Amino acid sequence: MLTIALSKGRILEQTLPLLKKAGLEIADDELNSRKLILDTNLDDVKVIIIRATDVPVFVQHGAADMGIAGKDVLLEHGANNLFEVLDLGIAKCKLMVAAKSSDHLNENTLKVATKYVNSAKRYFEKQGQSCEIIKLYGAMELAPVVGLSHCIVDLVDTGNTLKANGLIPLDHIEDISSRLVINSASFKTKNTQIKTWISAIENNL
Ligand code: PRT
Ligand code: MG
Repeated sequence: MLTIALSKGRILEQTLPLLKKAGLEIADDELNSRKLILDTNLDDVKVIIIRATDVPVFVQHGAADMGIAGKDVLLEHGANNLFEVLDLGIAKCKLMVAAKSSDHLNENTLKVATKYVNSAKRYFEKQGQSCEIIKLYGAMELAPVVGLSHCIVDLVDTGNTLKANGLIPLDHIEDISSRLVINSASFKTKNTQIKTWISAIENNL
């Protein structure tokens, strides 16, 4: 049995067609059910659909053999016990620093609102910029507007969300897309099966 962990939300929409091309299908009534473990068209493959940030956790602990998660989530989580084997090129965006203007980055200690605490810390450390990270779980764009922070670190796609809140993208931290990850123990014990799936997905990208 092979268990695949998928991120619900925007990544899922782009993942399902990709898996279908590789030969794995989940029926609509399974997807629309309240079940957490979904059957597929194949007897030896099950799928779990969980929050994006939980995917590396399930894969790391071997509760799922494979998973699909955003690079943003993987960078934040760290890569213990899992291999990132494929860039799927879906759910693309950029991790960026944004503020009301570049003047707002001229601070001795920069106040940064973000849910990407580790990535933000790493980035500003590399820049030699001292910073204070304010952890938020959503609506990052609000922080500079109400004076909670000087800037934010968040994902940017079209830039419309920043624009709507009077913010501009300033520094580019990382290009983000979704990645296929494999539990390191599963990669050994289920090597043939997993390699077949990696090739099937890769050949249909
Ligand atoms: O809902 P839940 O808390 O479970 O998780 P979530 O809201 O993080 O999940 P979801 O479904 O939004 O998917 C998140 C994943 O999609 C991320 O981990 C990324 O890998 C990927 N992704 C790709 C994005 C975006 N593009 C994106 N634009 N995730 C979020 N955004 C948000 C961004 O945070 C900002 O608020 O969209 C807004 C910016 O979009 P633009 O187009 O206005 O620039
Ligand atoms: Mg969401």
